[in-house]
Amino acid sequence: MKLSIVLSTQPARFQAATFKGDLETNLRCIGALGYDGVELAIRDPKLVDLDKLERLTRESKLSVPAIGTGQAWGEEGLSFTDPDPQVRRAAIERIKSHIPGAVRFGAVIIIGLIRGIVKTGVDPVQAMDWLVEALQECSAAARPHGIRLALEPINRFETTLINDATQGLELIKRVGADNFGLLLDTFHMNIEESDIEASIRQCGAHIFHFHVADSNRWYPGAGHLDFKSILNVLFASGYQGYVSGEFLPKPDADSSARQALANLRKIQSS
Ligand code: LER
Ligand code: MN
Repeated sequence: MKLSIVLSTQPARFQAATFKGDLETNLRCIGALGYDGVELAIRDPKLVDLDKLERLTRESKLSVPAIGTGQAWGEEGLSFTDPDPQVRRAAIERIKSHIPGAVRFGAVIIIGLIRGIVKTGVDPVQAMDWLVEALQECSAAARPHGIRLALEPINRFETTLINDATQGLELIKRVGADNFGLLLDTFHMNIEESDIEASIRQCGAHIFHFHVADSNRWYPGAGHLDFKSILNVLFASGYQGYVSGEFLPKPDADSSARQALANLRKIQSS
């Protein structure tokens, strides 16, 4: 099992980016703890020095399996489904601008909250059409570079668009691109899926990335999810990617990252 953890490269309001703050210190810490990779949350690629990031991740022997993009929504309000066409265009261009970084690291590009929510006055059917068109355009731009996009079903308290695996699979059919798949997150699944393991089986080869947090969004082992069962089903479904920790830095980032690693490695060896 290859393990990574989320690190935000810029200040962010999003609470479950486990590591935030000084990049060099955090990357060294994640490497020293024994993680195999780091998932980089990047609001805008213009704000990061890719050469430096590559050097620092290499020094800490960390791969970068995925790039998170949701802060463009959280901090700037960019979304694929905003009624303003200029905002939708900016969101599409922002996702395309992640392609060079994704190529450099061999990372999946995550489509989280940049999909948006259905805003007041917007027809939900129209919002879905905008979403499908945006994803088709971004997938087509990423495909020649061998880059994949993973949309994350996110629970109903954060968005009204694509909350569960079934809706995610329907969206995949509509987008119709083989480099477009899903990111499943156990925190959201615990809220939305009636049977987490069955949903993982249902998604199968469409799972491009995987987030772990326990039922309370603390590190795996701090809540009541059965990670042994969940991970067994995930790997039995043929998943070969990273298991990426995205949980609250509670009681603090270092301790939560250490506990997650210890608990997941224990499950792996049992
Ligand atoms: C991001 O990966 C996520 O899980 C969402 O909760 C972001 O708001
Ligand atoms: Mn997530």
